[in-house]
Amino acid sequence: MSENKAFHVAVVGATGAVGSQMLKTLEDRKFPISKLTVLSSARSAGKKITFNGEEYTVQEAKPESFEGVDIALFSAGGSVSKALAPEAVKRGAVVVDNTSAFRMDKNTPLVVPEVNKDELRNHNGIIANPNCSTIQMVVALNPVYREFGLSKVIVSTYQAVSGAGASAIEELNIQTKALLNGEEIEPKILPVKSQEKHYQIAFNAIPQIDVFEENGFTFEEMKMINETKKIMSLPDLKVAATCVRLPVAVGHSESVYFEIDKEGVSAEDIKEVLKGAPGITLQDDPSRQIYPMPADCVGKPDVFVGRIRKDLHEEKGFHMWVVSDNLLKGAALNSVQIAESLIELGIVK
Ligand code: NAP
Ligand code: 12T
Repeated sequence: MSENKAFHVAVVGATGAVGSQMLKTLEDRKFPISKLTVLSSARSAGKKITFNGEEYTVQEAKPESFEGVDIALFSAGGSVSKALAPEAVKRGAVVVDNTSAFRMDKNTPLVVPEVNKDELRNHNGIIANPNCSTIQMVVALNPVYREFGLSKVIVSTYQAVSGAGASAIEELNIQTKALLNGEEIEPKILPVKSQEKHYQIAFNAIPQIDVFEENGFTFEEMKMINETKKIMSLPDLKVAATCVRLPVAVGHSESVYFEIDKEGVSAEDIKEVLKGAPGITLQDDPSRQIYPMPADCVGKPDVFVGRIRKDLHEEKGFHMWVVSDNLLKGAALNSVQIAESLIELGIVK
C-alpha cells in the first residue's frame, strides 16, 4: 500500500521564505519521508537546518542532487526551476514547482487540490503550484461556481511583503524602525528588486507587484487572470485584477466582486455554500464585527472569507473579502497538499 511507504523528498530553496514553511509544513503534517535533501544556492550551502529534531546540511542544488529523489518541491525562483526541474524529472522525481515557470504550459497541470485534484493524473513529471493570490481566490470562488455558475470576477488585492521573499520582510522591518526613529531610508527591494526604481513600503501602499506588461496590467495581475481560468477550466470567465503591496508581513487580503449565472440568489445562500466548503472558514458576522484579517490568519491553513454581501445594482453581483496566509495555502501548504494527493491517488508510489 502506497500509504505505508515513505519517500525521498528534496526541497529546493529550503532557506527561503517559502522553503522554510515547506519544511515546517512537512513536519507538522507528518509527511512520510524516508530521506530529506535540502537544497539552496552556493550562498547557503553548508548551513544547518533542523527537521524533526535532526540536523541537515544545506547543499548547493545541482542536477546530480536529484539522484534517487521521489518528490522534489521547488521554490527557488523561475530560472532555477527551468534549469533544474527537468533534471529532477529525468532522474525519476515528480516535481511540484512553486514558481511561474511552467504554470501556463498546457502539458503541466496547475493544481489546487480542493478545486482540480484530478488534473494531477495528466502530469508529465512537473506539477505547477499556482500563484499565492490566485490560490486563495479560487478556493473561495469554486464552491460558488459549482452551485450558481460564474461569469465575471473583479479582484483587488492587498498583499503582504513576504510574497516577495525573506529580503522584502527584512526591508519592511528596517524601514519601519528607521522611519519611527526619524532616520533616512534607502529602498532596495520593492516593488521589484531587479528593476530601476525602488519605493518605500513602510506606511505606504505600492500598486505594482511584479513587472508591467504591454497591456498595462502587471505580471502578478496577469497570473491571477490566466491561472484562475486554467484552474477552474473556465476559459471564457471574465477576470480583472489590481494587485497592491501593503506593509503587512504575512497574509494576503482580497476584495472580490463576482457575478453568478443564477438569478434570485441571496448573500445568505452564498454564505451557506461557503460554510461547508473544503479549506474555507467563514468569518462573517457584521453585527459582532467578525471578518477575516491577515493578523489572525498567520500560521493557519485555511482560506478565510467574510463581508459577503449582494451588490446594490447588479442582481447577480456579490462582494466578498478573502484572506489567507500567503506562505501556507498560497505556497508551502498547497505544494505539500499536492504531494499528499499524488500519494493518495497512487501517482507517486
Ligand atoms: P526567498 O526568501 O528570497 O528565498 C529564495 C530561495 O531560493 C533561497 O532558499 C535561495 O537560496 C534559493 N535560491 C536562490 N537562487 C538559487 C539558485 N541559483 N539555486 C538554488 N537555489 C537558489 O524567496 P521565496 O519567497 O522563498 O520565494 C522563492 C520562489 O518561490 C520565488 O522566486 C517564486 O518563484 C516562488 N514563490 C511562489 C509563490 C506563489 O505564489 N506560490 C509565492 C512566493 C514565492 P540561498 O539561501 O542560497 O540564497
Ligand atoms: N513576484 O507567482 O512578489 O511565483 O509577491 C508570487 C508572489 C511571484 C509567483 C510577489 C511574485 C509570485 C510574488
